[in-house]
Amino acid sequence: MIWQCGTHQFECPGKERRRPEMRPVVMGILNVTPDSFSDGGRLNGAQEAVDAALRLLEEGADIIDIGGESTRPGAAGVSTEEELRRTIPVIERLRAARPDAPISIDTRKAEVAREALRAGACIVNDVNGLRDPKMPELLAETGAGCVIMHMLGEPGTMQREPRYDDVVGEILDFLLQRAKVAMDAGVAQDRIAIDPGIGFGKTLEHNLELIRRADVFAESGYPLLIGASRKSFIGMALGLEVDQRLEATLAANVAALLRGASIFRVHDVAAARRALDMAALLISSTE
Ligand code: HH2
Repeated sequence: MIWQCGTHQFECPGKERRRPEMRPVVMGILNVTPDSFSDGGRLNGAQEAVDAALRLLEEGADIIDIGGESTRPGAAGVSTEEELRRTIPVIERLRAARPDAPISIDTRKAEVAREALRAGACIVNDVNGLRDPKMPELLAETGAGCVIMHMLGEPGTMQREPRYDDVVGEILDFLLQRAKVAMDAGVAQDRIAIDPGIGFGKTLEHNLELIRRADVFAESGYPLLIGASRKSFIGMALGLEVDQRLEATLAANVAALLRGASIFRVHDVAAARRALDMAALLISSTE
């Protein structure tokens, strides 16, 4: 299946088997926030952020995901004005420097998404599953690609005893229902990717189960995105600090790839590119 975002197209396996020419899609994270959990406050000013994005592209990122609001557990929200102030100048400059580079905006707010698309983004990465009532309409009107992610509740409270009777089934139902809302508003099916939202209102066991059962999400036919990079479930599973989680992140991504995931949201692009490309070659050559 093709995931189409503006003039960009990514071929993702969906229900089919991965063919050698289907390269895993690497989404490089560019947080322009003072408080993100692993890289907050690292970038000062739009130019520094653009330089960092250019490095990620050089390292093999297929998409640059720009976020102006931290959604780590317990994070407070930021105003629309502040999110716009952080992200729009970076998108404009990056678009000018690299007119060909796919840019996604990581936001829950339709107003931020609208300005970001105007400034040159072509994908909306919505960790809130298009719950802003204006989001589906905006996506339909602009033809942007979107990532629909599952989050239980709000970042402020989501890690307070999250509970599911059937974590995989409930999250898949939610994602399919939100994809239907998008399509009812006029969004084309080939613009939609889904994401179970690793770490967003989930215990360690829930996160492990979501990656173990990634095939269930991939079989829905929508390209599946996994965002495991440096997350705290790795810390809990192996007793590692944030700066020690690279190898386990690679392992989680490769495990998800083997079960049909196609898009990988990562901080460490060069390493992810190598690990995923090698694993993809091995899958297609053994099937
Ligand atoms: N995770 C984060 C942010 N956005 N988007 C998608 N689609 N999937 C994810 O798993 C995901 C996401 C959180 O990670 P990060 O951006 O590194 O941290 P913070 O939210 O603190 O900025």
